[in-house]
Amino acid sequence: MDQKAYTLWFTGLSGSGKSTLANEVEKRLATMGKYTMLLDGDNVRMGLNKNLGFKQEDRIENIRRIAEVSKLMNDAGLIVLSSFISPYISDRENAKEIIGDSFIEIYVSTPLEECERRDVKGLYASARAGKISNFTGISSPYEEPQNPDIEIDTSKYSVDECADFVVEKLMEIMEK
Ligand code: GGZ
Repeated sequence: MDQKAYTLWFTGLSGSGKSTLANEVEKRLATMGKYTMLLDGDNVRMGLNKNLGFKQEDRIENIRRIAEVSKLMNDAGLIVLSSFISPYISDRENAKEIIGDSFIEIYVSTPLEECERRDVKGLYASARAGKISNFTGISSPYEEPQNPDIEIDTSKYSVDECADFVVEKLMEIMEK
């Protein structure tokens, strides 16, 4: 396998479009002949991290384990797309430390109002009603990246446009 490994770390609010975008970017990388692995809440919180909830200490451990797994997969030569809210700057810094130079931070900066308007799973409504505690953006903080490698607001463009933009930026970074 002749490719340099990277971890593309997608961070942003619930409903910001992280996983949709990561999926589209993965498809484009596959078309380019790249070997990839996508990690998100659906495949990690159901298995490896199913003992973790959403208190700060659990989120810290969630991100730490995901960073370690991403690193192992990078070592195997894969491009990893990790899509998690990862709301704390210190946790993302820790992930970067674990993963090293191959870490690329992608901030999906869709505003809270838009995420709440989409409310795909009705979680924001439940959080507003006090039925879910520690909900990011409502009753738990999201610390914005100060200097992400790539930033994209999915409320402004189509999914295809967002994915094309991210891949174009990635190619610039990877070719450096
Ligand atoms: C945030 C929550 C919560 C709380 C359940 N806060 O939109 P989703 O549903 O599919 O994605 C969210 C997912 C967040 O898991 P992460 O592992 O990405 O979070 S973190 O990085 O902060 O550890 C949401 C759902 O889980 N969810 N309860 N209280 N999101």
